[in-house]
Amino acid sequence: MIIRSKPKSQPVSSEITKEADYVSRRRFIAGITAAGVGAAMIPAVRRDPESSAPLQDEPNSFDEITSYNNFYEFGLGKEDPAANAHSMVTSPWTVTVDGLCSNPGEYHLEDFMKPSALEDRVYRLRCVEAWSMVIPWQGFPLADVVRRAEPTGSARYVAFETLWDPAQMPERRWRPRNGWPYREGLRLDEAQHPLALLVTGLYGKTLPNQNGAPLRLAVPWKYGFKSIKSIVRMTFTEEMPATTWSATTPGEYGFFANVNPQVSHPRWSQARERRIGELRRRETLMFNGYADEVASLYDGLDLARWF
Ligand SMILES: Nc1nc2c(c(=O)[nH]1)N[C@H]1C(S)=C(S)[C@@H](COP(=O)(O)O)O[C@H]1N2
Ligand SMILES: [Mo]
Repeated sequence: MIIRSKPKSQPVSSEITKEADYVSRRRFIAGITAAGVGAAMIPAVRRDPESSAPLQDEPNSFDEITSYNNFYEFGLGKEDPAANAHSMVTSPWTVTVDGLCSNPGEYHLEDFMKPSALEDRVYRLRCVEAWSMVIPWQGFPLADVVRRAEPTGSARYVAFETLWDPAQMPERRWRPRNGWPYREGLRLDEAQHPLALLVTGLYGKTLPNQNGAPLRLAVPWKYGFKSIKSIVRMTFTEEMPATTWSATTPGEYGFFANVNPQVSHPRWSQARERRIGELRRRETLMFNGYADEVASLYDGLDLARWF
């Protein structure tokens, strides 16, 4: 695991300055319109008076978010997705909705999104590898899509699949134990939670391919591998769906994958994490800091057993 060990130098280009403007403007607007989803907003940045290092949750730079990625279809290195994902054709894009629902169908991305309004959400992303970022996403609630699909009474989970097209995806050394495509899933109540976001952009720009264009999940209280990229299929199921990482290494990765500083990965502690661009380690927060919003989803669930 490669982690940048030096803090980034001060932004100089007008591009980055524009992004900073964008974030503060959107944060202000979010403060007015998204009051119902408190955790979507991140408190104003406080800086250490000595070192001027951010104390809270300064968003990572556009460059950090788009050059340090996990997207194994395009290679296993953190820089491989940025180098290789441009080969993926993201338009036109079709999303299939099927399984236990009254409104199955194949949708052009534009129709799949309608009539949801795009929202700006600044979320922390905590990878199971113990690094994290803060990302200003743009997207719409997964709950909107679930509602329109009208899951039937027996539906208890939603399964997701990433595009799998070997001609466009160069990774040849690794494959999930249950085969490509990359698969993920959520319990239906998790998918209906207002924090679960279908993402189409970041920093107000169209989502870059390496970040999962044109449509990916952001489930901020779970480890990053739950936030599946480049989604082409959503299937409502009664049984817990098989997912890429829990099928590949079941002793290490569970279906729930809620961020939990008290439950170690078998090969490393999850108590602390490194924010990309920082030297110091931060304490990992229960449910990645979204406990007030999501803890009640797991009342009565043994989180050590259902990791
Ligand atoms: N299809 C697909 N989705 C994926 C992955 C992947 O390899 N393939 N990696 C996951 C992991 S481990 C993380 S941490 C996040 C990283 O998202 P980012 O690169 O946008 O920061 O994407 C997740 N979604
Ligand atoms: Mo990850």
